[in-house]
Amino acid sequence: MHDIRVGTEDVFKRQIELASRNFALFKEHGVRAFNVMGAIGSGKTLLILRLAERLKEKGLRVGAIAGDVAGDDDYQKFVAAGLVAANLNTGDDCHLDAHRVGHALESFPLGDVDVLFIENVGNLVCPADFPLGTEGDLVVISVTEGDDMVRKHPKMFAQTDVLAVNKVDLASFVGVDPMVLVDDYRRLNPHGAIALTDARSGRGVDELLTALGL
Ligand SMILES: Nc1nc2c(ncn2[C@@H]2O[C@H](COP(=O)(O)OP(=O)(O)OP(=O)(O)O)[C@@H](O)[C@H]2O)c(=O)[nH]1
Ligand SMILES: [Zn+2]
Ligand SMILES: [Zn+2]
Repeated sequence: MHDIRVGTEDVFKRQIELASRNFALFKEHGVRAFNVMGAIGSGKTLLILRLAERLKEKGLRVGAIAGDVAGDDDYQKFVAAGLVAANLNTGDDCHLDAHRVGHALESFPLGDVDVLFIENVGNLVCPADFPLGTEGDLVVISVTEGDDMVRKHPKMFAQTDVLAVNKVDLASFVGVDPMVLVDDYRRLNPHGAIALTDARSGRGVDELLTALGL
């Protein structure tokens, strides 16, 4: 959990400035960037890989930045799938921030990608406080986390553009009705778009692409 006790307002103000800088950089290179957030193991990486398959079929070049506390597991998956990829370890931080992402972008070949997915650290709390400068936010939850996940994290869901309710193939096994999550999200965020996905089979991925405006 992050704990910024001194000058919190200044820290957030600085982060917003840095996010604007990242936003300008994406625009300059014509890159459509998305901040992919969600709980640990909700399916962020697999969904990015599925989205990338579809985007490649459309002739678009896809990049991904793997944000994790440690290791390069997700990064290796992106590389194996042929994505332009970078690994971003946060050490002991539970979220990415615009500052870290800005540094990662210094060496990232933005000219080689049309769409960039930035996979945030698995966490439904802290990432909500740190804009990265992306044009869109996607939050991925899985039915296996329970049907109260949206109600428990109102800040994250109220401000996110697109919700993917993932692992719908497992809904009946865990006794969760995906529509409960959908209804909670609609109440919190009437303007948000929603896709029900099964990233393993690829079901719902086209709807998610549409929801992201891709
Ligand atoms: N049955 C099923 N399994 C899924 C689905 N999506 C992802 N998985 C599996 O769930 C596990 C976690 O998926 P990831 O894509 O690694 O999840 P993540 O959100 O990137 O995880 P972290 O980066 O560790 O937070 C993997 O074993 C996936 O194969 C789905 O829709 N249905
Ligand atoms: Zn944090
Ligand atoms: Zn992942």
